[in-house]
Amino acid sequence: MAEANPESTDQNAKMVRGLVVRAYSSFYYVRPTGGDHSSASCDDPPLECRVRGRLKQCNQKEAGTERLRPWQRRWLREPPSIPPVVVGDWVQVEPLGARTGVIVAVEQRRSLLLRPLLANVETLVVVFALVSPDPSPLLVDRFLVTVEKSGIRPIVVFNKADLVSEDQCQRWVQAYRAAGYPVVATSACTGQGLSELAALLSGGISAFAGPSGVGKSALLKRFFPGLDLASGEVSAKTGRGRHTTRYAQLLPLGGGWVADTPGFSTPLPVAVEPARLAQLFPEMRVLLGQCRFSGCLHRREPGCAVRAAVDAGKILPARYDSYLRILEEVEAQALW
Ligand SMILES: Nc1nc2c(ncn2[C@@H]2O[C@H](COP(=O)(O)OP(=O)(O)O)[C@@H](O)[C@H]2O)c(=O)[nH]1
Ligand SMILES: [Mg+2]
Ligand SMILES: [Zn+2]
Repeated sequence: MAEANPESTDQNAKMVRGLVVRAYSSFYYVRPTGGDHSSASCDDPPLECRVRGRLKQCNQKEAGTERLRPWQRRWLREPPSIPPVVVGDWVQVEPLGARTGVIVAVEQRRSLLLRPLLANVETLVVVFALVSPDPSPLLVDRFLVTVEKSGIRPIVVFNKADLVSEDQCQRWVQAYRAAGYPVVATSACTGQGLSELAALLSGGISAFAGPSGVGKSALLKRFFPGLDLASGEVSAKTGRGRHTTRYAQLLPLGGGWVADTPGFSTPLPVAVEPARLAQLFPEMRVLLGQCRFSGCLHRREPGCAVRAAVDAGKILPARYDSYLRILEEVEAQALW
């Protein structure tokens, strides 16, 4: 039934769409969007909002019913449901005054990171150091596969470029570009690569992830010099960071938004059917459908297009080795 009474039309006209940039106890801070509805403006202070008890979900089943799989709960030691509003959500606010309002509806999430709890992350910056700690191809690939699985665009950053030769740096950069990823070599010390990275982040919501000690905090501090960084890093072993802030805060960068706490420092297990794992490797994804057998796992099956590309030098042996290792884990864990 259409609710055509004039009051509800008035209400709709007053409604403000915005982005939740911070959560604190039961308050949510919402940046109203500009007229184009694509970006949230940060010229004005955010609206301090509470959440209406019965929340409307725009195009979403029901509030608070998004459930984690049992292994995710075990792994993250999280309660089984996700709050109806989290940082990164696009919401409808009914303003109550110039500075406050009530969140009355939440738009459907396009992605959800669990630690830090963050909705609608479009880009995850997967940071590794070129040295100290040395990067491990398998660890890099594990991170990238996890990110691909969650439907988030990965950007690979090789940091501490000031500590290695240009040759050594380019070997890593070229390898991952060849695999199909956007790659930037950076130095949080000299500032190398930072404007290139900022340009790649413009637009949506981004967050940083990567092992401890690679320079995630240092990079964030270069972008936001005044930042007092909470160590929101999460170890998958304990499911807890040292000073875990469950909620991240979004900071404006170049027309987009960056989470102020680094995310997971150990990749989560990969929950994917073995036969779908190759879809999470961009350079293999483009060959799928070309193998002789539809259930090809790209090991030793005859007529395998992936294997042929490895033999022809078109797929890097290290990437293929990672694929085989992760395939074994995926088969053993059976989390899909
Ligand atoms: N030489 C050099 N040292 C860096 C760079 N980035 C970070 N570091 C150092 O590496 C250590 C770990 O950095 P941190 O930002 O805490 O890493 P995180 O654990 O990933 O947040 C610190 O001692 C930083 O000063 C860089 O680009 N070059
Ligand atoms: Mg850190
Ligand atoms: Zn194959």
